[in-house]
Amino acid sequence: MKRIDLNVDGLPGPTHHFGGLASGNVASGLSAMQPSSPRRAALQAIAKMRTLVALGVPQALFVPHERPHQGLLNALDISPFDSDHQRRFGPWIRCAMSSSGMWTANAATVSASCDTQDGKVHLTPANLVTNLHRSIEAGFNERFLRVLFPDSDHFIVHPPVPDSFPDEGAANWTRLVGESGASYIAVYGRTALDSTDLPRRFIPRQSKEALELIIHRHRLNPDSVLMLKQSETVIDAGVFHNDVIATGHDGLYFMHHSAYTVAPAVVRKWLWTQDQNYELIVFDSGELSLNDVVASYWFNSQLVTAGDGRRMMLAPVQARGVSNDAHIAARFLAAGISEIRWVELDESLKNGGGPACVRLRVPLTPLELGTVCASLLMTPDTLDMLEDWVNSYYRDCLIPDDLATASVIDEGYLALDELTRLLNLGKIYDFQLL
Ligand code: SUG
Repeated sequence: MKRIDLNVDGLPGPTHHFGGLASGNVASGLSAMQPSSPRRAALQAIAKMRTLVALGVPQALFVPHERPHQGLLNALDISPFDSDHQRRFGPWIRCAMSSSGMWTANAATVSASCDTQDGKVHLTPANLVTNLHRSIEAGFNERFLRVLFPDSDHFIVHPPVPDSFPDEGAANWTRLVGESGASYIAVYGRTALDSTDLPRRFIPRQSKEALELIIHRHRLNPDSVLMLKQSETVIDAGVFHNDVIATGHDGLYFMHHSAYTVAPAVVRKWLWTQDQNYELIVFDSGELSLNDVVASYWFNSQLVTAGDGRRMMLAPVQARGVSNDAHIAARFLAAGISEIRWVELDESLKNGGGPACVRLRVPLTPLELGTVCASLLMTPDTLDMLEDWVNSYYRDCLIPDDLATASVIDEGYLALDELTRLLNLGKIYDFQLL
């Protein structure tokens, strides 16, 4: 049976800021310590969800994580209010306050029930161990996925894979759908048990072993998964996740020719052994340079099928300013995309998160969709309510030095407490259980 993609979007939290925390992510480095607007970030995320709801795409919400992450502060033995700690451990405090849970493409890896041997939807929260500020997301992600998908007859939420196997979730997986079933392209940057072949500048985030373990525990057919290694050059150019340099939808796979250690012809050949109708669309450096791949985030556009069956692409407005934009847009359109809609997400993009980063795709049957936590499914009314809530509780401007103040932290607790009330979620945050 054909699946419908549920898009689960993350919402930037009240402490959204530019901490300069993500090594290997060019935008995060460039924006470091600039003022941010948590309110604008959240309103932009809501506007994108509104566009999708209007297109008839099922849309769910992933609520913000609570910050600070008390467990991290305890482990580091620091207090955000201690001026000596602020001076010595500013980056650690920013990690504990990060709103990086908004990038839900990294929250988990998902396998559809028609692809798994036991017929259940499998989800593995990513351990995100490569970056301190992201490693603290896994615990709440696992808890919240159980809130969102409470029906254990249909969903299995696994624990994250062991920390020795770094894992960054769905951002490195693409599910393609053919005549006789689905195929996956899964991408890694390194082998955890082998430290040769490393890029020079940046640490690759995804390990091959994490992919192998997920294939095993999700009961996927290993023959339906192509594992590809990212080329060292692209990691060093700032391609920290595969969804910055490739994307796919239905039977279409779009990639930059430099993405992997193997040539596009190898990918094409494998795709055709899976299904003759799969199409590979390759962009070469002449039309789109590697620097422009990273500057434009073209490949991080969100591809969806609208309620009327049309294939839509939600592209970041920034891509329009990068050279050759009309040609690149035309190539996507010629390959079977019906329309490009431009979305403004600059608050997220300044931290390296485009339209596809802020959503987790979960392919479901109508029956499975019917078991999803109803109050987290977005309607125009819920989105209005969220907008009012953001306007009442979120600051319009935040500088990283403000993070360590009691008022910012208290405002965050008040906001999240109210959110759980508005959405009838009960007590899901640690601060509510104290
Ligand atoms: O992990 N940025 C995130 C962006 C994640 C984008 N996700 C996908 N490509 N799917 C990251 O690098 C920056 C936070 C800061 O610097 O404050 C950050 O974590």
